[in-house]
Amino acid sequence: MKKKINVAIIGTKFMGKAHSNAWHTAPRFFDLPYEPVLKMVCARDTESAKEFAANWGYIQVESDWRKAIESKDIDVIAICTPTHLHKEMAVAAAEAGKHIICEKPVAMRYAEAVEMAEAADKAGVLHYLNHNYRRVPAVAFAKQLIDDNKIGQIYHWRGAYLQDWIMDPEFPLIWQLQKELAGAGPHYDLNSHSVDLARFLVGEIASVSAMMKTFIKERPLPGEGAGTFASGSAHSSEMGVVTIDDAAFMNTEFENGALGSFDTSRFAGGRKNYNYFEIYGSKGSIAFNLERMNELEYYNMDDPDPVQGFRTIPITLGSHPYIDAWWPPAHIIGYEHTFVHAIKDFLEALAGGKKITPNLWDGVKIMQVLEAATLSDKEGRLVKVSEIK
Ligand code: SOE
Repeated sequence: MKKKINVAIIGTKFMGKAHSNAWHTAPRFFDLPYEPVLKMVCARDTESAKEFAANWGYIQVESDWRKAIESKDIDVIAICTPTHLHKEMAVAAAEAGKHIICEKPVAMRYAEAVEMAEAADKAGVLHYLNHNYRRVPAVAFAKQLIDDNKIGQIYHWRGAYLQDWIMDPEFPLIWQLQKELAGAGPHYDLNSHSVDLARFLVGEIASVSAMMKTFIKERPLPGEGAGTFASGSAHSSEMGVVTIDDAAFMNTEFENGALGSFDTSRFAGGRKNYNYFEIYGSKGSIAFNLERMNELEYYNMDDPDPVQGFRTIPITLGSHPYIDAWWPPAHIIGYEHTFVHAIKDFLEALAGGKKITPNLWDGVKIMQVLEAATLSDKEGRLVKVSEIK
């Protein structure tokens, strides 16, 4: 019989669901070293938390997240809350000896991220930061191509993360549009993913020059049911000030000399979750678009002249990362699988006494770049990432 591992989740919205689904599905597709038990769900709204618990099979419901910290039974805490709560929860979890899964962006500030990572390391707990797109098989395969020197020396990262769900000026002022709760707009929410992928695939970023913009400066206060991607039913006629960016563009230089550009916006009409990048190197090129996540475009300079060009590889074969646990070739997989892959890797790391990436230290590096960009926008100059301390 496998050893049980007890999980508490804090938060029951979009990410609460995605994580719960992953904990359910991972042991059914992968042969894991532990048997996960969905032990406790914590959320302020106890009624909806009870429904959530009944639906996903959690045993215990608590309105106060500290119950998860205090409980001797809990082994892993998954933090799926707005960003401003991450630091306090992660530090408390670490001090109580719980392993940590934390949603992105890691924290409100670089200094907070450092505090979280140090607390986790001091306690000797495993920590994982959920930049889930590293575990799209096509992205993991792109990493293999780069590591196998199929792309050669990298010259360019050209990335974009575009959405359009707040373009309507009547879309309410939910937590993600408030600086004190979210830290920043798409600059944190989406650029954090792009910087994570760029660091994973290209390397560390040395300097950044950025421009940010808020297009809609006031919005109605949120009513019932308003949240990420959801405007809710009746929101109030009272207006509030938007305190985050609506779009944030960065140009960067990597430590290895490559140049990068990152565009993020929630005002890119028709782009629903357009997480896109191109990488150009001395031997080949790669292009990826999350909206077509089962494909990777690859250009190999060694192809003979008459057949040169980008080829679209369906990343659905058993030889591709993670795929052999799923379906036969071209029976494609989706967004939720990235969370399942993360749980698999998390539990294997735990059993093997290894680290998993990305973790809170990756969060530290990401926050340093994002904060450098914020400073660049404020001061209108190129900022070295090392200036952020
Ligand atoms: C909203 O912009 C959001 O849900 C992000 O918060 C996620 O991290 C991203 O994966 C999809 O879009």
